[in-house]
Amino acid sequence: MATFASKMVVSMFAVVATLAVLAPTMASAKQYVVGDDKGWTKDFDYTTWTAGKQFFVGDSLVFNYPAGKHNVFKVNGTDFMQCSKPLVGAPLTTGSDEIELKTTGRKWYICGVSGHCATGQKLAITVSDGSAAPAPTPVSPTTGAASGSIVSAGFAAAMVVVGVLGMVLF
Ligand SMILES: [Cu+2]
Repeated sequence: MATFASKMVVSMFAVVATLAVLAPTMASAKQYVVGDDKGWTKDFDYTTWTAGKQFFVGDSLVFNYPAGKHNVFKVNGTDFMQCSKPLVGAPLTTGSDEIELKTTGRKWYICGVSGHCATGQKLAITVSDGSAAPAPTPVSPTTGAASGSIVSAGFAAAMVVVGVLGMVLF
């Protein structure tokens, strides 16, 4: 009985502590369908589409369009402004192109089909570090202090479990 009880306590502690430590790091990567239902198309205001959205490393963009009708070039800021295709590099052309955002910073995409970019088929986003995700900011924002308090919370929760189990089993 005692052995069973202590095994229960140990496994409960492990579960609670693991959840307490992992939960804050499980920021979910989002998949953004560019243009939502409209997809990747001419005559669309992608500046408005990006308004209010925050892109983080690990998120991804999906460009949906009828294959052959459009394409996706990743370009630099100058090419974006001028709607010019890059001199090197091939566009994405599958009609359902997923791009994972792997680095921080400004990213620019245009359609390379003649005239399309000028009608608005161009997307500029800013990708932020995942750790800059909007979350309750601790008073002292050092990682050590934050994880310390998380571990303490996990430990406190585990002690409650131990206490309850103790009352039930003994
Ligand atoms: Cu196009």
